[in-house]
Amino acid sequence: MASKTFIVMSDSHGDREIVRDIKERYLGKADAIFHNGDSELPSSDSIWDGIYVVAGNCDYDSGYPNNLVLPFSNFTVAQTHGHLYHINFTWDNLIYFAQEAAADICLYGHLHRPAAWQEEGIVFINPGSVLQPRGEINEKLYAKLVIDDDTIKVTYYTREHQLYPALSKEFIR
Ligand SMILES: [Mn+2]
Repeated sequence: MASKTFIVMSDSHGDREIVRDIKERYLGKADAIFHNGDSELPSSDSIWDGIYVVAGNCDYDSGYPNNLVLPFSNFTVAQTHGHLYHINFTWDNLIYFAQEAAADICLYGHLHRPAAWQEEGIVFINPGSVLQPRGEINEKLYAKLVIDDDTIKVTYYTREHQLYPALSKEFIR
């Protein structure tokens, strides 16, 4: 198959402008755009046209789904914020969620820390936060995924759309 490019952001916490900026840059160019929750925007906001978005623990608007399971041509994406699976304490529940969804890729947020890792044949990706980074990587980031038949390449970008090369990773599917 032709490779697919996904843009993934999370935890924008009221900063509508960065969501708009990323959407404007990639809509129609990337194959899909994701927001993993805690936007704190209304679910009815037209900004979500063309973005897959889920509910975070700071989204009190009941119009957002908790999870999305999205089949693409030959892989499946599971998307959730993470708080419902208590990812502050254990990865087990998030891994079970992704396994039950028969996902190849699991997108999450909540921790405000960029992370890309593989477990049980599933690649888990936290794009970090575009507004409030936590942990040792003090950078506001989003992620780009390039998925082909054999590999999933993950790179991170700053709000200024500059590559943050230290976090680049490649996984074998
Ligand atoms: Mn958050």
